[in-house]
Amino acid sequence: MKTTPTTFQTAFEEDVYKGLTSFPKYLLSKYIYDQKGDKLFQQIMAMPEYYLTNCELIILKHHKAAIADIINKEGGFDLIELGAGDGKKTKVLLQHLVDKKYDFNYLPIDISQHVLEELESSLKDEIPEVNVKIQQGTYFKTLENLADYSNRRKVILVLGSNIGNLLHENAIEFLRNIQEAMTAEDKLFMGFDQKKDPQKILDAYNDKTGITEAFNKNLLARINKELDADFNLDNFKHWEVYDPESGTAKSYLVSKVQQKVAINKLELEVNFDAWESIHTEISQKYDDAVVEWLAEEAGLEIQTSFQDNENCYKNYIFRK
Ligand code: AVI
Repeated sequence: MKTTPTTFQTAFEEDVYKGLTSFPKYLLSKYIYDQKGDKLFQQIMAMPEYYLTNCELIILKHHKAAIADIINKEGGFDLIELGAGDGKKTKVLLQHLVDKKYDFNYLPIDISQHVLEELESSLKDEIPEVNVKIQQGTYFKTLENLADYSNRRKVILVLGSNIGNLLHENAIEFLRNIQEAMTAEDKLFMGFDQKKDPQKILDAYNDKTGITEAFNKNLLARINKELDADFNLDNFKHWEVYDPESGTAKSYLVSKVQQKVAINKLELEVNFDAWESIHTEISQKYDDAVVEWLAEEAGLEIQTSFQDNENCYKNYIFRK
C-alpha cells in the first residue's frame, strides 16, 4: 500500500482513501447518489417493502389541512425543501396550498441539478400555479446562504427521514444549523421513521429483488468509474442489521473472498480478508424521546406531530 497522497483532487477521493484505509473499513453513504444512485433510490421508494414513502404520503394526505393551517400566516411564506428529490410527497401539500390560495413560494434544494430540473418541469405540468425557484447545493452550504434567497417567513421541509442517515451527533449539528437559520416565526417540518417490528425494517433494507443491494454496491461501481478501480461487485454481499435497542439499521458490504482491489487514481491497493466488512450507511429509527432530545440539543422545540394509524412514521413541526 502506498503512503497517504498529500493532495487529493476531490473530497470524494479523500473520503474513499480514508474509509478504505481505516479499520474497520467504511464508505460514506452520501456518495451513493450519482445519476445511477438517484435512479436506484427512486426505485427503492417505489418498492412495497420500503414502507417509509407510503407512510409519509398517507400522513400528508390525511393531515394536509392541519399542517397548512400551522405553517400559513399573513404575509405569506417561503417553503424551502432540503433534499427535494422527485417531490412526489411534497406535491400533496403544494396542491392543497394552491387550492387554498395561500401566498407562498416553493424553493426546493437538492444536490442534483438533474433531479431539480425534472421536479421543476413536472410541477409546470401538474401544478402550474406554484411559484418555484430551484436551488442546487448541499444542505450545509445552502443553509449558510439562506438569507440570500429567502427574505420571507420560512417553512423548512425535510421529508423522507433523511436525517436518519446521520449519526445522532451529526443530526444535532444539522438541526442546529437549521435552527440558526430560523427566526422565531419560522417552522421546521421534518419526517422521522419510527422504531417498529425489526423484521419490517430489515425487509425494507434487504428486498428480495436486489434493488437495495445494487444501491449499496453503487458505491463500489462509482469508485470503479471515477477512481479507476477494479472492484468485482459479485465478490461482495449486501448485509443489513437492525439493533432494536438503539434503533439503528446498518448496511454493510461484506467481502466474500480474500481479495485485493486496485484503486489506481489513489495509487492504492486495498486488501480484504474473507468476510471483512465495509460499513456503508446507517438508517436511524426514532421514538418521541429521542426526537425530543435531538431537538433540545439543537435549540428547537416540538410544536406538534402527525402520524399514520400504525405509528410507523412521524412528521414533527419544530419552532425555535
Ligand atoms: C435517503 N434515506 C433516508 C434512505 C434510508 O431509508 O436510509 C436511503 C436508503 N438506503 C437504503 N434504502 C434507502
